[in-house]
Amino acid sequence: MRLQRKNSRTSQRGPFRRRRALAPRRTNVGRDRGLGTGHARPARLLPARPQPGPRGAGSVAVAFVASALALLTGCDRSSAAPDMPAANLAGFAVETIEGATPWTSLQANDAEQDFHFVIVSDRTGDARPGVFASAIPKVNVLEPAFVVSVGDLIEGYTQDQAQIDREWDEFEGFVDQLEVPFFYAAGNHDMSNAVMAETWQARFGPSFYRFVYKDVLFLVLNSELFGMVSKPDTPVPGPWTQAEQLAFIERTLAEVPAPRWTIVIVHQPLWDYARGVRGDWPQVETLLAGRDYTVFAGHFHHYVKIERQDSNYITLATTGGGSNLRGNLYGEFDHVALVTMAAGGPRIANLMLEGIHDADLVTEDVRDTMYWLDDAVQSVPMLESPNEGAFSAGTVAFQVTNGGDADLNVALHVDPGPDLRYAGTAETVTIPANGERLFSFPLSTDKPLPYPDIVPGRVFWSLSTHTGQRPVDLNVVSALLPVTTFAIPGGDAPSVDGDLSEWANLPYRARRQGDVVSPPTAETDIAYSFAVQESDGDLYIAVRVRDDSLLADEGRGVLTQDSVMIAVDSRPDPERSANLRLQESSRDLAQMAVGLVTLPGIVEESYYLRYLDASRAAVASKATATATGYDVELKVDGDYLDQRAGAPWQTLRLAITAVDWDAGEDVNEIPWYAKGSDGVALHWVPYRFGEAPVAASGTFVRSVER
Ligand SMILES: [Ca+2]
Ligand SMILES: [Ca+2]
Ligand SMILES: [Ca+2]
Repeated sequence: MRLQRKNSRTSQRGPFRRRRALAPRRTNVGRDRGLGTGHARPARLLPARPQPGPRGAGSVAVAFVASALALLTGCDRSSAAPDMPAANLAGFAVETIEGATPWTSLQANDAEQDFHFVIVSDRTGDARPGVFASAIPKVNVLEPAFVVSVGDLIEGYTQDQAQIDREWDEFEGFVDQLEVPFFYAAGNHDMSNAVMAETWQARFGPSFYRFVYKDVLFLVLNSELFGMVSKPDTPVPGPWTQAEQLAFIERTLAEVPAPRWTIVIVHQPLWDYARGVRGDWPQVETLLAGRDYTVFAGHFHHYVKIERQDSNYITLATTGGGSNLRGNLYGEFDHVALVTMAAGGPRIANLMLEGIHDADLVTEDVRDTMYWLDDAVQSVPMLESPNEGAFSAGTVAFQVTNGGDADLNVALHVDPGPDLRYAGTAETVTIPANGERLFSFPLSTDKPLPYPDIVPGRVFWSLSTHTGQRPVDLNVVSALLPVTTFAIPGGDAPSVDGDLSEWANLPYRARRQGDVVSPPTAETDIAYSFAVQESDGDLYIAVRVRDDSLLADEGRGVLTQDSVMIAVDSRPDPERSANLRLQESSRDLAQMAVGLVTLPGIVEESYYLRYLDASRAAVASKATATATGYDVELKVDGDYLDQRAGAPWQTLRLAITAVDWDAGEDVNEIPWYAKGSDGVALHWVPYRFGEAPVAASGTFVRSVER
């Protein structure tokens, strides 16, 4: 049972996964998209908004289920109501079902008294322009009942009335975009002098105030007045005094003695200063004692939750205010707090601005654009010097195709790597709609280098286009590697027993990562050499793996232990030399002979590897442990290769990879391609099934014609 579970988990993504799992070019939701794109995953149905009125997201989903059921039974909710049992008091309308039900409960989390509100935090103090404005549509998406601020809304710190007015006009322009009420709170930037305080009064009235919504008391305070107590010689001038504010707090708490909760909003976290609590804040706490309350503040631009008097005091980070944005543990991020007032008190969801998106996150036109953009750069097969032993000068080329109706801007620069010389410079080119362009890269070496020894360079492409008004950008990397064909010698058929004594030498060596986008590997950890041979039309491959630690386990899948993956493609061109990202990988793999060789000889049969069914019978393999790792022998029947070639096979393309897991405490079940996994994959040359393949790489030609 355990074994099965592991295997199924392992193979869920399949070995030749497309890293960027994009939707198919032609939309066909039900179509089998093969590996890596989740064959069984149904199209996500977006719930229709229930009628009437706003509800929580969870209730939207269940209401959708309910309305779908109503549709199935051919009646809408209102006409169905008379038939519904009494259990529907929770708000659901369902048909009476005998026995088991396909839901856990009909107690919706949708109480009449529950509501959501959003708190936005500091916008100013080294403001980063545009951030707060970008938050407004995101807040609208959250459908709060209203929005509360914790102050520092404008830069302020000026007595120039025109400047103050400009800043408030700008800010009010932002909140005008809000679809719900906005409650102001005063911060030090908003109220730093008498002119600003009087401007506030003229525009917004009181600087401390209260409101009650659904039995929750909101107490909005002006933290700047507290400074009048701690620094009585330099009171903040203006229409209000701290004594008035304290009297207001006392009166409010007396007049609203028992709300179900009290929310206190104050700009400065007066309780959290290094030199102690500021002003007469302790008196406020004394007045609050004994009731359920939560305090929200801003000012520090660093998020922290502190507990005082058995209550939460939450200082928010920023909504555009100055920040190094070093991340969660520093409390430095742009966010809003989505607060749900439920029966048990407030529930706070801190939502990073970058994580809030409306339904237009990816629209159909963006998806279609990304689909062609992802394949816009294609390596062009350049086998100019067949069977030449060493490279000294030649050209590598890429075709860039604009598959859209707008200009495609292409910016590129080249890192030729340690072996290659490239005389060109970075360039920027515009390819018009539906146009294409060949980019050629003349390369040379200081001295002739055997082709298999060349460390590939890289081309970095920045692709920019747009669909409608929306920019769509993608950065991709290509491998820069001259390729040639290699000879497949003939000879006596070796015995496929994992004993490589018949093999005179193994001329091809993979000692460092041959792929330009896969993580580097250490030669002490994993390396291999291999040879190919043909005998009577059958193909033989020998691989000697040097591995510091063997992990061979019948209970693990083929890709979560030491294994060698070999794919042999004998199809005619253009399919053989083409990059597979153009097509559906599994469909192409079904045309290849694929060997997944492990020491335990695992044959992983699963839905996800079903494309191997045809090649399984044609491939024989055996692995044996050695003092320094393990040896692999593999045979592919010539008949199979002939069938795929459509004629007696002459040329084939070989993709070879060693997957290395090392035994020990660190062995885990994270898929080998995942970050943090113990497994690494060492590719001989840029991975044919990866993100930066080189067309026609790994092409071998029979020395002896049949
Ligand atoms: Ca042998
Ligand atoms: Ca190893
Ligand atoms: Ca290993």
